[in-house]
Amino acid sequence: MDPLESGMRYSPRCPDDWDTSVQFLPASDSKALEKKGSVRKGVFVALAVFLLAVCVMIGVLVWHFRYRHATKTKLIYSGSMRISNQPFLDNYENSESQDFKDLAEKVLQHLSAVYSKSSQLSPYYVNSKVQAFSEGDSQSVITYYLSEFFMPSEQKSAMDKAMANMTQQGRLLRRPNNPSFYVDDIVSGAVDSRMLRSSLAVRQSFALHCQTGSAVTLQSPGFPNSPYSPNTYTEWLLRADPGHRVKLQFDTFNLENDCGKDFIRVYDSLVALEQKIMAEKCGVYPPNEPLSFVSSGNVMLLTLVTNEEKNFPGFRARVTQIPQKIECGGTLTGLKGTFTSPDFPSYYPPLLRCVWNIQVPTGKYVKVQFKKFLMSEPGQNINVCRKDYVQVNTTKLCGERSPSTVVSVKSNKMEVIFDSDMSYVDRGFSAEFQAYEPSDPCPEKFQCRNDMCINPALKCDGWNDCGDNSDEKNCVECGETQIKCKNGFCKPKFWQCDGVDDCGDMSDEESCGQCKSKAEFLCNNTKCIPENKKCNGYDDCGDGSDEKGCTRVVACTDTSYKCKNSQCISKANPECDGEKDCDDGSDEVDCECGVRPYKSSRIVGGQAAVEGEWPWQVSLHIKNVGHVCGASVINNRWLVTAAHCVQDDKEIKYSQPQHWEAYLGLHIQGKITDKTAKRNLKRIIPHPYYNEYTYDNDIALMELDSPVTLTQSIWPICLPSETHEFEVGSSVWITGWGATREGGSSATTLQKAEVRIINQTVCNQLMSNQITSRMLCAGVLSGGVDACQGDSGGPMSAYGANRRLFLAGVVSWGDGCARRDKPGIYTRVTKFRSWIKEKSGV
Ligand SMILES: *[C@@H]1O[C@H](CO)[C@@H](O)[C@H](O)[C@H]1NC(C)=O
Ligand SMILES: *[C@@H]1O[C@H](CO)[C@@H](O)[C@H](O)[C@H]1NC(C)=O
Ligand SMILES: *[C@@H]1O[C@H](CO)[C@@H](O)[C@H](O)[C@H]1NC(C)=O
Ligand SMILES: *[C@@H]1O[C@H](CO)[C@@H](O)[C@H](O)[C@H]1NC(C)=O
Ligand SMILES: [Ca+2]
Ligand SMILES: [Ca+2]
Repeated sequence: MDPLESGMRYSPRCPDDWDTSVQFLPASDSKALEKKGSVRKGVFVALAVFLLAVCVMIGVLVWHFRYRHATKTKLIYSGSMRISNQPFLDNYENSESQDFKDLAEKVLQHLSAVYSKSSQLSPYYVNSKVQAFSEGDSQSVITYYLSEFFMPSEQKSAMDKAMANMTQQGRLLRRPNNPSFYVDDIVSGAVDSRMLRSSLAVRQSFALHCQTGSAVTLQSPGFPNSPYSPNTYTEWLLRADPGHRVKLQFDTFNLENDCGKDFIRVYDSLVALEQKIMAEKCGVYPPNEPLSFVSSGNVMLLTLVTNEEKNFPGFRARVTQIPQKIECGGTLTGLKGTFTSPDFPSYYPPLLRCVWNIQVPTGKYVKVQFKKFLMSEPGQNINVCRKDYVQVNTTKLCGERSPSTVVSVKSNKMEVIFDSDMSYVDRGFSAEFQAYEPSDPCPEKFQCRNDMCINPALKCDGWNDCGDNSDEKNCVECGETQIKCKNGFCKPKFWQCDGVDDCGDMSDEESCGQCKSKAEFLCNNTKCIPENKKCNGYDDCGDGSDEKGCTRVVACTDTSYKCKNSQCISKANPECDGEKDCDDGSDEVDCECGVRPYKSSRIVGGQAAVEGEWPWQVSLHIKNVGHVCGASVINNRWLVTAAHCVQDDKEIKYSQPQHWEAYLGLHIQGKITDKTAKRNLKRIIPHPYYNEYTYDNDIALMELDSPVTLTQSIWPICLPSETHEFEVGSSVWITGWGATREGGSSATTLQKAEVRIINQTVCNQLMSNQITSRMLCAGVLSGGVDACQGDSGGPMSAYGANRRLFLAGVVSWGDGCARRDKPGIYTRVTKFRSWIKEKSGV
């Protein structure tokens, strides 16, 4: 039996496998079925033909494990090669055509002749199968094939070597049985083992050919009505007309977040050829983060592999063809300007080289700053940059680089080269060039060692604004609210004694007292750890002394977690950490909270949030006024906000529910989508002890007039138990549109800022004793601009166990800004846990 043909036994079934919701062409647009140019019309008369080769290559490996003896195993190599002196016939797109079969037969003969010449390969060669043909340059055809070998498993690496040697020595392959049959450009490699899993029960193959001016939609089987099926291998062979490229753009992408299980791969080929892989993706990508690929030639392959468990919604993508010629490179002149890699921030195509010649006025020098730089790929060494790179005169850059990457040259001309190799693509870069005076590279600014220019006020302010710390070195004097580190850095006082080494030499953590605080435990090895880390199940001391003689159920204290059955347990923050700690399991009840659907992204980074990143964020509007405060979703009916948001003033009765409307699932102000829910309020419950002079107890509850449906875009945040500890020095996030009840500028897109929790004692000293135990302080962490992104009433989100987010605080104190020189003040939610429960039942 011919194993490579055995897959065809599925073909009679395959037409039935088509899910009617899987539409490759708009049904109404029958013209799209026809390809322009009459010669080819016959090939594309019907959908069935157009989607040729359904089930091509199916079951290549169904047999793979059928003969799985202890010693022998099957290996599949994929490959492509160029057949020269061979004009492309339209029928080569149709694997049922005689032309296809005739040429395929020649290829197979050639392959077996070639393998028979290698003593390493010939004993194990079983057979091959031609998967497709496509147009090559100057009267040639490219063929894509799969070859099967059956061999002792320990031969695998010798086999890989022999195959690599053979393809490198292309001459070998050019020695044909048939003197008129010439091949070159051979690429071959072993197929990824995850695509050959014996568990892959269903194998489907679709083919489609794009037209200019009309997009074709493809989607994972079942999308959008049902999740994809388990244990499937699906591939799409995508083609464009000669002289064009294939462009694949995902508008929805939602797979299991583990590429070892479910994943897609995009190839710059028509067969799963490792050397021509463009990307492998899994997980979820938000709609505003383009996942879009462009081929180097006129073909592309998309594959989807799913495993036996956890089926996700899948994906939908548009396929179009674009002209081969890509706009990139050129001459840039003037005093400054910007340029990007092709199609940034979509993925650049493989095998592309662009050259920019930058020229600024004579007498000046030129520098370029890369604001975004994403050119990572497996196998890249960022010191040598042999794969994809950018070269600025003699400086080569690759990998991921910080936005402070500046390259300057001492001339008025600069050459920037972008180069991508044949495998793996990334999003590329966006850059700005600027002319400067040789004598004054940074007019009225401070020049960092890396040639960046920053505002001089940012020198010695405790933040690394240059990115290389050069603005914070050799500081003579530190400000009033700063401490002077032993190594010369100035750091904000509020990072003193927070357990994090901010100075870099630990001097901000010295003289904090060797366990002088009674909230610390002295380990047997003289290390000090917070008292609540004792008996938490982890060896925090490092010598196990904090975990000696612990009982899990302990006598109740102020800091121990109380289970529903009134037992207390010693573990810190046991709620919703995925482990049952209470005997009655009450610590893991009501844990449908604090997780978000989208994984955080590299591209957006910065200050703007990714859509769906903060699904508990609410925008509170006053009718006819607009956005006034933020709030957090805690279940499908209740919100938490700040009490100061709901205090009446002369003009508006903020305390009255009928004046408010709440927008849930909102990302951009004014842009209501199907993900947004708008609700009126039924009730507002401010904390009875809210003090409008001191902002003590600045918290309020709001009840919606009708419940919302919880979705990927609207999801509650976890409420921390009364004893939940948010550690000093840990990072938390504040989010909002930057509004204050008093007005002021606000952003249209939801903003985020990372801040760090400040030691309460230190904060109280800095804030002239205005900090009560119901408040929590946090300071801006990252360099750059001040983080004024929190709305009054909005959430401070903190990671707990399992990457779950807890509501650590509510933005309080008027403007809600965390400024560099001043901490931001938040309502400490743990103090109000029982009050929230009492009033809302949540
Ligand atoms: C590679 O191929 C050449 C013949 O072209 C042969 O002489 C050589 O031994 C081969 N090397 C390996 C490692 O197989
Ligand atoms: C940088 O490259 C440009 C173009 O090749 C050249 O004119 C210029 O002199 C180079 N600058 C330096 C400092 O090497
Ligand atoms: C503490 O360390 C000493 C030796 O340094 C050892 O004798 C003693 O048993 C240790 N105590 C505990 C509680 O681990
Ligand atoms: C806060 O800092 C003080 C010293 O300024 C220190 O005694 C105290 O232990 C710190 N608190 C925490 C929770 O780290
Ligand atoms: Ca690459
Ligand atoms: Ca600084």
